[in-house]
Amino acid sequence: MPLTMNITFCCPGSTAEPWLLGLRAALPQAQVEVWHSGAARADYAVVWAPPQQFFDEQPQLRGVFAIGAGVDALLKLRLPAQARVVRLDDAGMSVQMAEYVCQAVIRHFRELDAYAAAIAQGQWSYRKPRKRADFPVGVMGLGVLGTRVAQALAQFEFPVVGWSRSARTIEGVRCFAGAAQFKDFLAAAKVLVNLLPLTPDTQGIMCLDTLSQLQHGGYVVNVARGAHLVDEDLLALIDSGQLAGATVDVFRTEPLPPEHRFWQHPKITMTPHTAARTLRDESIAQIAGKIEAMERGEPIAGIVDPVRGY
Ligand code: NDP
Ligand code: OXD
Repeated sequence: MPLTMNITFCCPGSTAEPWLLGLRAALPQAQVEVWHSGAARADYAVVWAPPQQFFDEQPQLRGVFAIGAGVDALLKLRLPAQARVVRLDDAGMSVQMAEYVCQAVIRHFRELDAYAAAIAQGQWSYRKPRKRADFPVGVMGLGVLGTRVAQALAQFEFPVVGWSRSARTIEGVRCFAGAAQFKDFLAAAKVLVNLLPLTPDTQGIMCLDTLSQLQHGGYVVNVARGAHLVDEDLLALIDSGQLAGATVDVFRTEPLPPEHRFWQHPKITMTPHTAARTLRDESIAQIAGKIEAMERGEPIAGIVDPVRGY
């Protein structure tokens, strides 16, 4: 590795020091510094939500490593033409996403909120067990996270269907692909889990038309991006009884504005964009390994296709 290799860190809102220490320990020959306007030009960047000015001042970058899986916000910026954009490739996220989605689906299926409410009222009462076969789960997006989620749900013996752009084969999951099979996928699902990337093709994909095609009494779990969901359409379908409710981790505006109806809605469970957190040590190890591989001229996983948008 050349002694001159520079890495610039630009993650406004994150505490930089532990990242710098970790990256320096993993790549002892590299200079790793926090970016500031006028900073020295670097070979690689580690970023989350950088300003456009960052790229305008660093046009020579060879690799831009996002410390997240979704790169929708990054791809809205003007990026150096030759730079490879690389997303986190699991790095400890898929197990978190699987546990989050399984708990949301199981909490709904087992009516655990209704039990909690009864217990809070001092009532010791039982509800009729529901049939797993009546709760087929559809996972939109069968990439790094969606595949792990679909497999975990199948382990709990839910019928699982999945949908992706290109055809996939996953044991225990009935897979559908492409726009032509989207209607069949929706009709086969009662619970809809969203793990798509946000692209022009997927923006607003969960709307009145598509959510109405789920089996009656359906349930929505949105863990990908807020802009996939048309909030008012979800609320209308829940309020009309067509959908039973939703678990929502991601929002069009984060933090969710206090006046938003989701806050008070009894059938919506919310968390503050925490389904799968970036784990610093795992991420540093992955990014350092990929920088070393790039330096050796080897291929790496997780390169984003800017035309495809993910
Ligand atoms: P991947 O890029 O690995 O997978 C994306 C999947 O979506 C692929 O299966 C892809 O199809 C499919 N897809 C993309 N476009 C379309 C389309 N137009 N029609 C049908 N299928 C499509 O992403 P990850 O699994 O790593 O992450 C998914 C998203 O999860 C991220 O983009 C991010 O927004 C979100 N996320 C949320 C977190 C949270 O805490 N809430 C944390 C981390 C990520 P194909 O297989 O054919 O390429
Ligand atoms: C991500 C996220 O994309 O945290 O990694 O949402």
